[in-house]
Amino acid sequence: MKCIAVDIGATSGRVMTVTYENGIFSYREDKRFVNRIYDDGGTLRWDFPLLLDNIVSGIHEALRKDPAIRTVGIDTWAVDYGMIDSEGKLLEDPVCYRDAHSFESRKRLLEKIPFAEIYKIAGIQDLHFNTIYQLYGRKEEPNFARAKKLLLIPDLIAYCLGGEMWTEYTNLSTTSLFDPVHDEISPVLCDAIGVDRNLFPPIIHPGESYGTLSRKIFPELEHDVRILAVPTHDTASAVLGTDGFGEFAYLSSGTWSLIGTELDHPIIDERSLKANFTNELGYGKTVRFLKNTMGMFIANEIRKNFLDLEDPIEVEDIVPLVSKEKEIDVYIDPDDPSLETPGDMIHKVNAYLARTGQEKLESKGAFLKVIYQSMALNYRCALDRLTTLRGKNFESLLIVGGGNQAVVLDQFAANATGLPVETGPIEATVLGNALCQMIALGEIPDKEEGRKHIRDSISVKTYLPKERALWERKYETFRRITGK
Ligand code: LRH
Repeated sequence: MKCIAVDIGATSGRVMTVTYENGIFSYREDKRFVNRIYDDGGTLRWDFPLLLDNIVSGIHEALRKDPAIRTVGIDTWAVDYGMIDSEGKLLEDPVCYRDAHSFESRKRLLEKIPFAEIYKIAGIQDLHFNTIYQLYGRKEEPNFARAKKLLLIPDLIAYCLGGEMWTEYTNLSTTSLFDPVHDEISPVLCDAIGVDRNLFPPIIHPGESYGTLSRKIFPELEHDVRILAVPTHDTASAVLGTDGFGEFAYLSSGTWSLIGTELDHPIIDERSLKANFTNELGYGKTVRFLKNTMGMFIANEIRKNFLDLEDPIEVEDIVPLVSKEKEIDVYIDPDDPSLETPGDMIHKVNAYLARTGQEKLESKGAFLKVIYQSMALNYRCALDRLTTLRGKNFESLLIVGGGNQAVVLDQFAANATGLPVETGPIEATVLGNALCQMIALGEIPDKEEGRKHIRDSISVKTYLPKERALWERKYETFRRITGK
């Protein structure tokens, strides 16, 4: 059986055809493209027409090769949304979560309602770009007054492809407007920001249908192709596609690094609030209890910066560059807000180091080493907190997603955490997306069996911890410098 998985991350998007046959998953890439952000007079926006164009041509391509396909599932990054007017048109390109305006609107909202009140209801980590803060900042804008519906990005794509408006459950939870205990969009939180909760269309769950691909866009179709709701939050699909060894924690590694564990019920209490852990909702009403930390973004930006200076870092240079670098006791906090925006990363990292009284960096190897070791130690911090909060030790850390190809970081993660690190599927998100479709199509009975098949379909690599004493000392210094 085959299906189409559309998976869009903050940096790039892809349309894949996934085949499930004899207990094995395989995939073919039909299209891969850059997801463009642009500056619209001081506001960062997604180039939505370009994104949609790429998705449509990717689906055409997939259907051309496999006309018998009957379903497509869409997942993207979380929190962002588009506004639809009374004529069903998208009012403007969606604002990107990296837009800095939400720092200000977060501050204003938290003066009105303390974060603890929001967390008590939604259980979502405090990140300036959460939809609740974005909406609070934008609701006075003229276009907002014209909006008849708000659609989260995957819901918006599904609407553009099929014409029906729904709000998918897993992604809805990332808005910080959803109350997982009462299983509803919170009237209290919507009142607090002054936004009508009916602006969100009715809720749809993974496995249900958004309708079918429009024949206007896909005139070549000879039969209906259903747009299936999958866990449309990419992290939710990635975690659905993830199966580790023993009591494992997962790390979904892409632009962001999401580190956590799957639970049956949310943990929303004083301790999880203090540790700023999130309770996002997953497939089958599971909970992704995790910490959102900065991922490959900083290293990618450093590479872009060196490329601009005509001194590129090729992928195959990374291991030799880092290995030949001397031991270096310098750290950044990957979650520092000054490192969150695109552009000029060499300067931003050095400014952080100057601010924290550390030596500046010059060589490409030194930048990469400092970034990777700081990320690994940041994982350790999140894992330590997670272990305390759930009251049980982990036996391994499973890294899934494209970021697990950074082998230096995989080894550093083992060294920093003291746990064996396994690398799972690079395309965990695509496979999770497809697994949901296969269950809905009756090809696989449940997620447990599907996860086993995914694990059987890939080769897993293991990294054992090394240089433990050195990394314990590093951890102490990292915590002192970052205050974590
Ligand atoms: C990862 C992700 C993450 C969100 C961020 C905005 O792609 O969906 O889970 O916090 O993007």
